[in-house]
Amino acid sequence: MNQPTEIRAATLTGAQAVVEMLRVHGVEIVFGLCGDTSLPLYDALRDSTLRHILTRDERHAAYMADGYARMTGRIGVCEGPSGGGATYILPGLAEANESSIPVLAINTDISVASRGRYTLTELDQRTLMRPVTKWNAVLDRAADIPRVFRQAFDAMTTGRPGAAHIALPFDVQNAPVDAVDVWGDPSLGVYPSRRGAPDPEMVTLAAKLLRNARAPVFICGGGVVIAGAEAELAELAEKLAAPVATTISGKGSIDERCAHAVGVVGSNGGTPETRAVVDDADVIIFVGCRAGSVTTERWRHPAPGEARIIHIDVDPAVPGRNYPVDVPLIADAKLALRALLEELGDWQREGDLSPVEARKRAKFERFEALARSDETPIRPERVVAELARQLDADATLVADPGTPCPYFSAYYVLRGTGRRYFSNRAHGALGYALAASVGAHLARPNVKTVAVMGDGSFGMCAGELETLVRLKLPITAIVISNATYGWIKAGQRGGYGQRYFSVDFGTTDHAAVARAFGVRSWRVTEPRALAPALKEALAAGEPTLVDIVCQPLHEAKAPVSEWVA
Ligand SMILES: Cc1ncc(C[n+]2csc(CCOP(=O)(O)OP(=O)(O)O)c2C)c(N)n1
Repeated sequence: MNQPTEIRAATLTGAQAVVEMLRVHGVEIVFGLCGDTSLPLYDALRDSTLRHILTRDERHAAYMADGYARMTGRIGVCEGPSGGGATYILPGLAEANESSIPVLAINTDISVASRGRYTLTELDQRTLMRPVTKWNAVLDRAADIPRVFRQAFDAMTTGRPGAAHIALPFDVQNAPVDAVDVWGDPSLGVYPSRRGAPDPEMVTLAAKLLRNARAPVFICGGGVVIAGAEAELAELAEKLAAPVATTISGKGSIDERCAHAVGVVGSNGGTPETRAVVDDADVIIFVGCRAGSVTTERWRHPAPGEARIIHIDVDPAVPGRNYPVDVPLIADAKLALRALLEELGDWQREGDLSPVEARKRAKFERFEALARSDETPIRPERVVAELARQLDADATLVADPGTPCPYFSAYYVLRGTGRRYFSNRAHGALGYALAASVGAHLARPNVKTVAVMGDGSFGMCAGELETLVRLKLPITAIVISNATYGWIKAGQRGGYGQRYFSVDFGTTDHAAVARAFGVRSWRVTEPRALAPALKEALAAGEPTLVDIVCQPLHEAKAPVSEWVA
């Protein structure tokens, strides 16, 4: 283009404008995988201060962005090319969106000028991404880039946080954008960016209900950690002398060593003891929790109509969806809990937490007896106990579905609050933890990060071991090895009279596979070899993997209520 110098300086390419829009919103890392339609974007990234983490699968780019967002409180950003790049990035968006985690995915696309001509990789990204995002757009012209990115950041961080997707055509990346338009509000790069306070009348009603409660019990979801409401929760629990149970995503709402903490409730990670605390309640206070099927054991605990319900959630659609609600508090969890504290003033409830203590003791005595077992194959309880013993309190642990999720949710006691443990609980797709641990590590590089997965999950994420090696990430991967899709086999055992069908696969030496990628690894078959192998692996300061041959889930005493029953 033959323009005077001053006009050229005032113009960016679309790709440069995209990079600048990320930067002004505080983005520092982009996870992604290259493609033909992404060449202009990569050229702009090359010249920028943004760090690009090249992944081996777009699914994992999105999971990394998700893990990064969970640990930083900032937006996670991922990118991929058109066609397959979009279909592969989608699972990570679906998980993040349903888990209220702000992940922005950018897929480049064929040129606007090539639409409708059987162009290679042409795909209706708008329709594809709509159901799995809070907000999405397909760019048709470069001039819209600044506005569209501002809208994306606003959508991801206000109200209930969620995922956003932008399709960025090839020719749009090359077209000019006026530099004057390229601005953004950095406060929209963190979440929650705009907190909403509760209706004071509802706060008064809730406080009245709490003053008259015989046995109030909190059930906290991921919303408490997202809102950073842990201190307010602890203070209110103290004032109410109330037990605090959590969902799996709500782990981190409360220090699990404290007298108020019940642990995880629900069908996955809950136990008869934690369920009993919920069943005793006459008032349940759901906080940042959707009261979904897992938390409530399919809406049986609490039983509808048994307890009065106060439901605090940022999303007005949540309270009342599954339970008749006495007081809905539509607000940010931190502001709602603080408003309740102010309304209750100096009042203090007299309450006895010793029944909670007794139940926790019973739960952990049973667990510890199994954890001490020298049986082979190694019991999952032993793996949890050994990791809990060896990891520092501030370590990050990411758990995949299968054996890891219920066991670590139930028995890995968090020493402290905030995000230290997470699992992909919206969709529970296998193969999440390894990639999410990469994002988590980059978010918090000074603490130990561990990914725990089943061998089914290993099969879906192993390629990313190369990324760990290339980037020299001191992450430890733990594989619970049982040569079966154990969770499903356990379902066939419990519900179908042991009519096992198409759930077993072959034995793999995962340590040998990892070694071939350049990962230092151990294969552990004997209980006594577990502690020394973990010790070396956790201390190594490089990527490590411990492949543990474990008791299969269908034979284990897993904290999964359907099977216990
Ligand atoms: C992508 C995906 N496909 C299928 C499932 C259904 N599923 C849930 S748990 C499970 C078995 C998990 O097997 P593995 O990772 O080996 O762990 P294990 O249960 O044996 O401990 C399966 C197949 C899923 N969660 N995600």
